[in-house]
Amino acid sequence: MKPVHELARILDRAAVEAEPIAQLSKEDPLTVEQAYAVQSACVKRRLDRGERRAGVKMGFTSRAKMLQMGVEDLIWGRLTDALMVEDGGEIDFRSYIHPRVEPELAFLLKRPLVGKVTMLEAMAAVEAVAPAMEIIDSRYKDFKFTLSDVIADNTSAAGFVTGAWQKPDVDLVNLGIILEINGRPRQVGSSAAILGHPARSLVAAARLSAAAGEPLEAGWIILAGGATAAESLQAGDHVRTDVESMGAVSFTVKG
Ligand code: OOG
Ligand code: MG
Repeated sequence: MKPVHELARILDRAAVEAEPIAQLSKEDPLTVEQAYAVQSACVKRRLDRGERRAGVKMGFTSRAKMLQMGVEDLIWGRLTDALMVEDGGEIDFRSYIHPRVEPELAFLLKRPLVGKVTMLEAMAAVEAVAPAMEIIDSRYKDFKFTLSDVIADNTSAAGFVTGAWQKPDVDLVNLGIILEINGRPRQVGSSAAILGHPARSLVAAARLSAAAGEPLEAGWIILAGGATAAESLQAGDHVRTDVESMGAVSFTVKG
């Protein structure tokens, strides 16, 4: 196996240059543990360039996402401030390889959340919740990967946008979610698709981050995971997600 820092450099460069690479697993089958080490090193390169840690994203928390990508395990990735897109803002198609979008919910923490916690404890640490979208962009050709490949690639993280933050007293268990592109509904789902309740995703984030020695911090944003399958983005697209009782969040793809 190539050294971890070398694999991290290859993935980081693919992201910066928006040039796809072959799956690492073709030459270097990694264990899940090694893949998280590559992810950590890859994100460290971003932090060394001045980006700041902004939180955690959960992946494959819904059946729809697992089925679409053929991967069955819960995964997590690291968010930095450079990945944030303003609500109503623009992204540049040319900065990505083959971007996709998926509707999500976001949590903003008011205090640290560490290790094994209940759903109630998790929600008690939440300052606010918001409708959100994640932009994913696998650095691998054809958006194809193994579990370890996608973990090493920071779980395809490429951007996220959050709508208006609201008090966490909204009942999150079964909120209708619609993802529209250019005014047409493309995905329809429910927050219940996220592990039966999105707070379960936050519970998992607390456990997995603590186990990695990076417990969830106050001020961090946690993305609960796509509630539906992801949709491909094209230059010119106007993308909007509406979450029942929470409102909408949108962005435009230029380029
Ligand atoms: C991996 C990322 C999965 C989610 O919300 O399930 C993810 C991918 O689908 O490329 O972000
Ligand atoms: Mg996601």
